[in-house]
Amino acid sequence: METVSLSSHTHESSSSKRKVIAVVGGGLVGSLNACFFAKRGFDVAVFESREDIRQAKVVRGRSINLALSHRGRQALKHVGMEDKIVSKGIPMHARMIHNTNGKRSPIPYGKKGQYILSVDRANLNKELLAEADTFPNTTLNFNHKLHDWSPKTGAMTFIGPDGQRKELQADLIVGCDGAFSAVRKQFLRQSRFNYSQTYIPHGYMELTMPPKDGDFAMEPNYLHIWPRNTFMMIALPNLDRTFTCTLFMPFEDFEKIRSGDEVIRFFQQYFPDSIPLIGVEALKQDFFRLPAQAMVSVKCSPYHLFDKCVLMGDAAHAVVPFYGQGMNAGFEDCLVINEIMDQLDENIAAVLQEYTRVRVPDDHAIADLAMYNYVEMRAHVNSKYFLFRKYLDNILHVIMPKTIVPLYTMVTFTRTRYHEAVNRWHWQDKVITRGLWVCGVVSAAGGMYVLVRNSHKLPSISAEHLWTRILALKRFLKCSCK
Ligand code: FAD
Ligand code: EGU
Repeated sequence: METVSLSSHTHESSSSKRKVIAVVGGGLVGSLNACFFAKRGFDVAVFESREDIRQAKVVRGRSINLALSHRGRQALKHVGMEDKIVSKGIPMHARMIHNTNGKRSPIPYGKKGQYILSVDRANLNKELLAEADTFPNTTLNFNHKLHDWSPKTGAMTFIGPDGQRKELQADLIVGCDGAFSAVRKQFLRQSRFNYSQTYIPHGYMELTMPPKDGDFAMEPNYLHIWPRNTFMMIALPNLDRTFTCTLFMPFEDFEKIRSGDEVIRFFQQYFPDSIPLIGVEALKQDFFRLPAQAMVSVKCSPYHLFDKCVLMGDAAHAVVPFYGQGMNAGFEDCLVINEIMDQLDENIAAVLQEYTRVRVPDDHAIADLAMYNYVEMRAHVNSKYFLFRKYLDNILHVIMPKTIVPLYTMVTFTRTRYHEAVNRWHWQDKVITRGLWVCGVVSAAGGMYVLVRNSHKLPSISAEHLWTRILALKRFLKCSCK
């Protein structure tokens, strides 16, 4: 088989030849990356295994909408796409917490300008592909599935539209082919490559909540959350006035629900207010349309192989969705490598090395945070606890705005490096714990002082009597906490 070079400048002298970058995967990160590299003047070729979703009639695949926040927006801004995407996003200024009685409580994300956006995945992908398509130095190749590539020569083998094999060559391969990356397979065969993947026991299922009387069935500008420890549902608004509800639940519990009636019984117990909004019949059917989907967390390092290849987005770091950061982190990857390209004058070998050095600690930090939040939510987060924690965070922030910044604020509304956000969070935790200790000690000492000063006025009380009083107090506290 002959290896075809992707460059149209093959026969020119190598010094004037523009470098060719092959972007494998035309998903969210691949299509954005194509814009970044094209803007720098590289020759870019995108290879996507699926058909062109701009022409596709039905778009299948993962999660219908996503929460876009600051990091993702900054990356879009750099390629001039921020306004276009934001104008088709729905702002979510607060979470809306639903308890089992159907009571709803809003908790703002922050100040007025601090909101996240619900964006349509398919539309975002289409817009980014269309933008990449406007560059004359970019080609988009759909129905091209990467089969394998050679770290020695950099040659890639694709399965083309008619099932035929094609061998192609590029100066740099950028693996943006998602959590089950084919590009990454060659990394796994290298010495000193670290890799771990973890499937969590939960699956997810998407359900559509239709409009009610032509309008949104719930308040549109919120991220709706039904926190129920091991079960959780989240709903994000869509432009067509529907909501996409995502139910998170252990696979073993999904398996226990086998009939439409069992679905309704389950929803009656945990999410009763959502039943009339989704609709009894729709719920009974939608639940069995697709099986629950798995969620995987992938960590690896390094992200580059010689000067031949680099992994970005989910291919480098699939994270569980419990921080709403997977895409945002992947978009920030593009921004970071672009910043390093500036710093190191597009010296590819040096850029890849620096990219791994800078980015691995941050991507690992967000992977850990998302997993931590999954464990935390599952362990003891019901609607009351969720409200309490977010209020506490926000109140401390208002009292000491410079000292205490909630973790989600640093993650969602700033470009503070993820690993620094984690360090700062640990530090703040120490400050808060110290603060509580000091308050405790001061009030105990104060109480003791008052007690001693006034002891002569107090009626004497037997130890036994005191003990019954304490027990009564304990019972009272228990009751009033329920
Ligand atoms: P993908 O989107 O997976 O794209 C990979 C592309 O590569 C695909 O188009 C695929 O067809 C193609 N491909 C695969 N193999 C090959 C091959 N061999 N050859 C050629 N092409 C190939 N993130 C957020 O920021 N906010 C959220 O609110 C959010 N919510 C989420 C909710 C759920 C339930 C899930 C599962 C994820 C969520 N995410 C969220 C994460 C987000 O979906 C991912 O991080 C993001 O899609 C990663 O983009 P990517 O381009 O790296 O990978
Ligand atoms: C999960 C699935 C609320 C979209 C984490 C918050 C998510 C999203 C939260 C999905 C939660 C959880 C945060 C944002 C966001 C919260 C966040 C989670 C969007 C800590 C489409 N999470 N998500 N945290 O604070 O920072 O509101 O599927 F329930 S957006 Cl799990 Cl900010």
